[in-house]
Amino acid sequence: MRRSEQREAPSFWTHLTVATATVSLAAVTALGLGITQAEAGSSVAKTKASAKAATLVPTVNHQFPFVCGSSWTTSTRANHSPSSYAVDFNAPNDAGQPVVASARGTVTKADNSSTTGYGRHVVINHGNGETTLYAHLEKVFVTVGVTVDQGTLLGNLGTTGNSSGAHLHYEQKIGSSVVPAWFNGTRLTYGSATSKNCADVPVGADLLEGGSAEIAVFRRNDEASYVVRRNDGASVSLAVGRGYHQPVVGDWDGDGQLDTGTYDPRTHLWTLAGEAGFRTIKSGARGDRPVAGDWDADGVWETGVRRGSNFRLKGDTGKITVVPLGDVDDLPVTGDWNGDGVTDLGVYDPATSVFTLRTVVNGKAQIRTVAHGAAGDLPAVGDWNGDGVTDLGTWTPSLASFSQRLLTATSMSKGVLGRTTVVKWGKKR
Ligand SMILES: [Ca+2]
Ligand SMILES: [Ca+2]
Ligand SMILES: [Ca+2]
Ligand SMILES: [Ca+2]
Repeated sequence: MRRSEQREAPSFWTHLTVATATVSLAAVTALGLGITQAEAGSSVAKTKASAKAATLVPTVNHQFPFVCGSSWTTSTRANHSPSSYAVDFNAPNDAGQPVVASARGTVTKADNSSTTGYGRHVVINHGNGETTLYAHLEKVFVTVGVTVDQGTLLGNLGTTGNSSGAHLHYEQKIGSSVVPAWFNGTRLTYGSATSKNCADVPVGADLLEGGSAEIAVFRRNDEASYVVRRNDGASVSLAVGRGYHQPVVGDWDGDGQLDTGTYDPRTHLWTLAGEAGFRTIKSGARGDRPVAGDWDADGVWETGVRRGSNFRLKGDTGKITVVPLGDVDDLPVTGDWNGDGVTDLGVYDPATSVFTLRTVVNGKAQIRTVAHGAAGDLPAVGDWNGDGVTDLGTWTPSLASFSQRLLTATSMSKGVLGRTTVVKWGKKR
């Protein structure tokens, strides 16, 4: 159903001034609106701002805010509020479809209750004063402060707030200005197009034979898969889940080989792939990000989540152990940093490119920080050399390049770190 909203911004002035960008002050006055001089001045200022907005170009490379390969119709109109540069997305049966991040960033607004204006909506800060806004969502699945990657599920498309039918109202902003939308390096031409939001997400895990971790990417196609690099360089594809799910790996069946899995932020269902087939469990809450590890060192991995700045680890009996570590915008990693068989916790701060690794020895927590990677890198850890100690790694999206760094068994206590190896894998963004 092709619909568009009536008017979202509560401010009449925003609506009028943007819609009449080419109308002279005299003409506005002639409408008999009885505006004051101060209001007229404000109107002129906003008209100038709009003219300037037309020339602004985001530095961030956005993709359509929908799963890879889905088809959408884009439109706007002269009186589209708060700017004619806002984009309405529609598709057949679009109500309830997943809405995903058009680029990576930090969630600065996650309104899951509003019934006016933008309704339930999400704002993402991409840095450099650039933001995107996703409005009229049916439900919001993220929480404020978290770092989201390109393609991360934000909510379901809906018609909440000041909207007359299901659609996504989307804005790219620079500072306070809504600017013309750019996708995949090209300024949007309104009409029909297919989403190229097909980002690879880096993963490290021993998914294949051999006893050491492979590098892999979770490929966010509609039907998602892990694309694993075999040690001879060949590619092995393991299909599981959907493109808007979150990847999570672990040894679900305890056979010593890691297995693939996904977490659906909409339903909190985990799909765990093992030798015997797929198994699903339900665990988690809104905004949770999945993690896994062998918390009790019995060989079978358990699940957990990162919620805010805490890890919540689920034991075999269902008991939850809460471990605070790092900040809300850090990305969670798990691994056995000291090789004692117990999976440890860690976080990677994408702003500073620093891993914070936590181990527990004789009941006492120890923290170690390791700088690795560059701004914009994503973490991917694994036991690259198969010695039982999980090593560090990051992936640079613009190069599709893994940087692997060995962590030796004594690293946690003596500060010894091994060499760095660079391997290209996955698709560049
Ligand atoms: Ca297994
Ligand atoms: Ca276990
Ligand atoms: Ca350990
Ligand atoms: Ca290792």
